[in-house]
Amino acid sequence: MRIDIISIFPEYFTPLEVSLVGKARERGILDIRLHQLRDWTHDVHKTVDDTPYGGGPGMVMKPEVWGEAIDAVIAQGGPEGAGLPRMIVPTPSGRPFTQRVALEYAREPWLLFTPARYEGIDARVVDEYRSRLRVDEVSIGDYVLAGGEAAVLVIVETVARLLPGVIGNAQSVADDSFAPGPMENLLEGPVYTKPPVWRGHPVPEILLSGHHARIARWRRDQALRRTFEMRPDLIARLDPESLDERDREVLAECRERHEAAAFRAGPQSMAD
Ligand code: 6GU
Repeated sequence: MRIDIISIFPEYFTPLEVSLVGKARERGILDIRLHQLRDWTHDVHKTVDDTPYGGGPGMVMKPEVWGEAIDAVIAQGGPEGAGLPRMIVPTPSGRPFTQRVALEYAREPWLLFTPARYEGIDARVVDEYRSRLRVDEVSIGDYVLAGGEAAVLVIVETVARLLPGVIGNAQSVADDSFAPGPMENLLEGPVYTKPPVWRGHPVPEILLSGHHARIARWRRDQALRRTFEMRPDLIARLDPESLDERDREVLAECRERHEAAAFRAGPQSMAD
């Protein structure tokens, strides 16, 4: 996979030289190319921003410099037979980036990221490239970053670990909390390693039993309980068809304990 990133802070991306992503690059699975946006300015100050039309706080990134930069990167051409890149514009006002979206990106031969600083990029840039490329405006969560660079790191790492050959164990990708499949919309439960007792805390006995089927069932119970506790919104989204009898039993227990706790907290809290 080829990834181009255009930013006024290419040095922000040194973490992509490390660990899993760094290894994928060394092994030629990932070809990441960084570009300094200011290389496409023409004034001595290398200006990339200007005041917003209509007034308001902050600055807006100028369309001309982004246009020249994106055209130049596209003109370099991507991998053999890739055609044009899919353009990803990180913005807090974009569609949510999810594991599903990451799986989609992992099937693309060429991605182009355009992280912005300030209040964002003049909206005509997205309008222009929408007519030429597939353009996604994506957000990584309901909070506001100082710029899109950190979001690009998040997206690239999420996508990179899905590429064939990047993770040794394909099962660990299949078991991901948000991956389509049996664990879809379930958080992973606790994990343990040696020693069997640490500071008086034993590892749950079942994990030492060697009963693979019972261990799998125990792990699923833990996943259901943890999801109920941490992400009730995900429980509400579970497909009833994906739940077996034991799943329903575990969730019923969670609800009973939850109701009992709410009752003890007083009738005001009984609404949820
Ligand atoms: Cl993609 N960019 C910025 N600046 N803030 C964000 C974001 C992106 N996603 C969540 N917050």
